[in-house]
Amino acid sequence: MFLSRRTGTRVLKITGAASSQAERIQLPLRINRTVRFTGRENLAMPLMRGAPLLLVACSLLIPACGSNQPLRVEAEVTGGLITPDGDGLRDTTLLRYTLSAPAHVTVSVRDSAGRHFPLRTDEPRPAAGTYQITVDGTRTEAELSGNRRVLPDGKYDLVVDALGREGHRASAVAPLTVQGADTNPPRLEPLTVSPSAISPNFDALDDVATATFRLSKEALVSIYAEDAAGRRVDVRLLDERRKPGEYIESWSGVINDTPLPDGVYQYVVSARDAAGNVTMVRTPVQVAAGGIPRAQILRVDIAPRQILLGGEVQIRMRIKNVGDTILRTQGPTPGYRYSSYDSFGSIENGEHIDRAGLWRAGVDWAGAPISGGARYPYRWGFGHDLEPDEEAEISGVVQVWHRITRMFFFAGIIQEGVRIHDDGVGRAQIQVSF
Ligand SMILES: [Ca+2]
Ligand SMILES: [Ca+2]
Repeated sequence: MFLSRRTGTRVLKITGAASSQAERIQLPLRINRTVRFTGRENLAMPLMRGAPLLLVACSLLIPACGSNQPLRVEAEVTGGLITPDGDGLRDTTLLRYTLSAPAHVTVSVRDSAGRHFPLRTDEPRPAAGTYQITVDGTRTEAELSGNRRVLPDGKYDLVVDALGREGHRASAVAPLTVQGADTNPPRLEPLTVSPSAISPNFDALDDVATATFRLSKEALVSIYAEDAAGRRVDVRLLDERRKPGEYIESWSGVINDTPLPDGVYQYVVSARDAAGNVTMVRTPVQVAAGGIPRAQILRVDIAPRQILLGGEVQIRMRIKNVGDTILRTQGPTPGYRYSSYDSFGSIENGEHIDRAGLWRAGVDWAGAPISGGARYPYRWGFGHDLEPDEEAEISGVVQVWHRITRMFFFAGIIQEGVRIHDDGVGRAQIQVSF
């Protein structure tokens, strides 16, 4: 297929690649750069070999504006029978319509009861020419619901209504028959998101919401979050094929390490089956108190530098909350005295094991001046939670029983289970005599 998008009148050559003896047609088309090219509608298409073209066209001139340029529209559908069941055979067809002049176009399916289901609504077509729509036999279920449903078996009309620049109206109709439709849509029930409000500030309190749902049939599943303006701000999943079953997802409201602005978001799950049924469910999630925690070590003093075995190394640190969220802390309190063979998890019957998201000051040592693999066995809380811009003075003691003549002590700030800040600062060499 050869297609030029340059503006102007072109000759379009279309070759049906699937046929053993290629069919070729030539259509004079006027292609304008502003014509919308989408995955579903464009200016040209390959013809199905042997498929009869059903053509029903008419035009209606309303001489309201006294123009002498009547608007004409013709419509034709390839075949005219679809079996929308997702088996790849006659699941879709092509509606092709030709405008004699620029117009706004509304395309809809009309059922035998006269109900219209829009496929396109008042869309500008700024140039005369031939356009096509792939018709998959689905319709929107309800305005704004996002659901699409395959039309049940029956006879329909595809209706093209065009409104020209001078107020001329014209329409054309092409018949469509639906057979063997799969009208069993995928179901997503129930979608629960808990908690319904999260605070993405990395303090391990309501930082993450958990969503669960049950998918009733195989479908392509998309999951995303929408902001209040309906923009997709966080696409978690896009058209992933999933089997029927129970699913659990998590959402933190954090993109590239940055929390989304506070507000109410919609957590959306959609499922599209092979036939084209689409089911979409959405649940509001409030994002509040989002922020990025940061702490900085302003100063570290580690002394004395020479001790006897069993002697004490004193540590003093000044820490500042330089982020925009509160830093919650845990024990042990500043001043706690560790034996060098202790660690925060072993002291006081495990009372001070690490609790995810909380903050502590830590000290580690190595027998050589490297910090790789630091574990920070000696950790002290800040004494109290630190507000933004608040500083804390933290002291601690390590009684050295390791028989190592040279030890390199260093400090860091640990957000338990998340990350270490200022890793390996304040390095001090301690000489131990024994
Ligand atoms: Ca089929
Ligand atoms: Ca939180």
